[in-house]
Amino acid sequence: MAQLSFERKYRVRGGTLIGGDLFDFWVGPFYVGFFGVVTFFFSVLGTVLIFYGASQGPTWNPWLISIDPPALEVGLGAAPLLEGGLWQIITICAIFAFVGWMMREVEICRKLGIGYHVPFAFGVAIFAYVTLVVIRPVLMGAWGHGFPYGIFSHLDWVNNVGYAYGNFHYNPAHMIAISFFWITALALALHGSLILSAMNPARKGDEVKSPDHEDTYFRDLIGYSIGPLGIHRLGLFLALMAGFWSAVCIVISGTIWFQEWIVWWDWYYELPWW
Ligand code: BCL
Ligand code: BCL
Ligand code: BPH
Repeated sequence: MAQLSFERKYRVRGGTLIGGDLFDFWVGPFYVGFFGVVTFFFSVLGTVLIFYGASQGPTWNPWLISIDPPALEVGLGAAPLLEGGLWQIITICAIFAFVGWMMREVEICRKLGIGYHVPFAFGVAIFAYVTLVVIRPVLMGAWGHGFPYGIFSHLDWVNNVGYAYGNFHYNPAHMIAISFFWITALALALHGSLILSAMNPARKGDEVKSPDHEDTYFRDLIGYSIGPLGIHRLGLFLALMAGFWSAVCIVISGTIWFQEWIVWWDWYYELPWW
């Protein structure tokens, strides 16, 4: 595919954070950079270790392969390779692979002279992952509190950890996170459909409509339009709040709240005016 003329103009050296000119090149469409090499190295190593773990385990069934964290007794120490050590090394590989990916996004932003919004947003997803496998296990005193790396086994983990606090739906931060996930989907459904409706007019031959049409649509419908820039700010905010409150809902379970989550609501009963 021919390179867009814009791409040819921006694909010049410079803007790297580390490594100077050394990895400042593209492979096909992909920018490499120092962090591209970091990501590639740790992704391959982590993936190979998962396959090595699978080869030592009971099954090659992809749904059932699982690399488990160490037993709770190991605490925050290092475990033998086949008793949780692999999980510990894979966790390190995963963090370096994800952070490397984020830093590669940063270098691409710097080359283009655009803001760092995308890597920042990915940082929130990484934060949620690190909360699950580092922050919460450290606060609780054992790597064994991390989730196992397996397609089905990680679902079992979510289920078991959920029921350890009774009905996890009563966790207020979980409620906020879930609500944000749904508002995010609502916002994207409205935004995607609105843009398409203006770009693909209902009558054949009509011209593509302007943002004024889009604003007027929502003023007619609900009395207010947040505007073409505002919707992207709102969408980003909603999605980041979903990730952030997810991290909060799990990190408070087992560190500052130990009972069933429904008990948390007792403060409501205890309000003086009932
Ligand atoms: Mg999970 C489901 C990956 C953390 C709860 N989860 C999934 C599957 C996929 C996955 C196997 C679809 C996800 C998806 O479409 O996301 N989960 C996954 C990863 C992490 C993770 C990689 C991680 O943090 C590194 N999951 C967690 C934590 C819980 C959790 C512990 C809260 C977030 N997850 C659940 C529940 C469900 C899943 C509940 C499901 O019902 C669903 C499922 O069907 O499970 C069987 C959106 C992202 C995209 C669409 C982008 C593409 C992502 C692809 C599909 C990821 C492939 C992962 C691959 C199999 C992992 C190995 C990597 C290789 C070794 C390189
Ligand atoms: Mg709950 C968590 C929704 C019922 C127990 N629950 C969550 C949150 C989310 C949610 C708010 C997970 C999103 C998240 O963290 O993303 N739960 C939810 C909903 C219901 C629900 C909507 C419902 O009933 C309708 N939950 C229940 C029931 C309990 C329960 C009641 C079980 C019985 N729930 C729990 C527990 C947890 C949640 C326990 C959590 O731990 C989890 C949470 O908050 O975790 C933080 C964040 C995203 C990530 C962690 C993914 C990070 C991805 C990384 C950075 C990149 C991966 C790259 C990949 C490997 C690349 C693959 C290769 C490429 C494709 C090539
Ligand atoms: O490039 C991207 O997107 C195209 C980045 C990305 C992002 C970004 C990116 O810029 C942003 C802004 C977000 N995700 C945002 C969010 C939301 C919140 C803010 C949140 C809901 C979310 N992402 C969630 C998720 C999930 C969920 C819910 O589970 C997944 C699976 C992803 N995001 C996945 C991804 C990737 C497609 C991509 C991305 N989000 C990041 C790609 C990347 O980091 O590549 C480098 C790493 C590898 C190629 C592989 C590493 C392999 C490891 C070393 C071994 C595997 C370890 C792993 C822990 C095993 C897990 C097993 C599972 C079965 C449990």
